[in-house]
Amino acid sequence: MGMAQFGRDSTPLDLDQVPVAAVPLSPLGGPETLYEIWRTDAPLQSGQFGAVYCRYNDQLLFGCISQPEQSVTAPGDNPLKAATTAAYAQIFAALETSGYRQLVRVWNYVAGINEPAAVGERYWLFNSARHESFVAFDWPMHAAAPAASALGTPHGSPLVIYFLASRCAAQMLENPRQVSAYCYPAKHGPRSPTFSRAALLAAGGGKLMISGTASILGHESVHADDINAQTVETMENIRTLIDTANRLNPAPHFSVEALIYKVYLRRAATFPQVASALRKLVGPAAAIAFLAADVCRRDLLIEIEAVGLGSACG
Ligand code: 3EB
Repeated sequence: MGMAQFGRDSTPLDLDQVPVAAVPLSPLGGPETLYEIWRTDAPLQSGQFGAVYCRYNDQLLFGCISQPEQSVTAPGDNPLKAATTAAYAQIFAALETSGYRQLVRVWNYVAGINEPAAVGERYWLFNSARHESFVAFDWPMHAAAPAASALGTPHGSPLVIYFLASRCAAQMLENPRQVSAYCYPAKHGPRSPTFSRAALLAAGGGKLMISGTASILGHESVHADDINAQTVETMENIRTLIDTANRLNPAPHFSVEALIYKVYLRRAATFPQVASALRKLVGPAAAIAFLAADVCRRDLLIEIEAVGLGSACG
């Protein structure tokens, strides 16, 4: 259906029919380029809506957009806010035109996410523009908000967003250990982030998409500067989401040992210790990819997202 290509200097693949999101982040502990490939057995069609490249079967749509910040700057506009507004406007237009009205999972890669802005950090500007886009297009921002990740890429990179959308509603999950992100208090920015903690999809035998998850309890970051404790806390949050999913939807059964993980580390040097600690927590079978990336709060050193596939294909 689509791909994300992770690498700092690798040439983006130019595939005729398959959308490829080029994300300028370095994989850790493996080859210089990492490919995340979304597959299906069902027949696919491709389409382009504005700058959004899409490929879809009868249930699911994969899409991506790369939006340079300078290209949409009007006088007085903030370039990141303008790029975010432009990207989400095109995403919503693509989904409204094509009829995939449930945004299930969104990956947001924001240049210099922790760099200072007039108020707070650039992540706050991104949050404001994302929030206002959802409002402007009348898309659900609370209980039906998509699962998401938001990570930092190097200064000057384009805003890269890729996503999965569905024709049918998905079930969105929250984590009882955490305040819903869309209800974070204003100390984390004037507009709350727009995402749910996980999405459960019935399509293809059941899929669990866990949002980027960090060492946050309630709405506060915990274990500042302690990568080991942040790793354990993050996995506790993921375990809680898996338990929630299994309670709501007993089949298929998801487990920590059988997920596919993507781990973002603020400090590349922490890779060896996190890799061995995480392997002990998830066991030998889980697939884990590591990337070096800034996480959206300065005190967070790690963010982990995960996917559970209920069946081998679909
Ligand atoms: C958090 O829980 C950590 O802004 O889309 C995780 C997943 C985080 C998604 C987003 C942010 C986002 O608040 C950060």
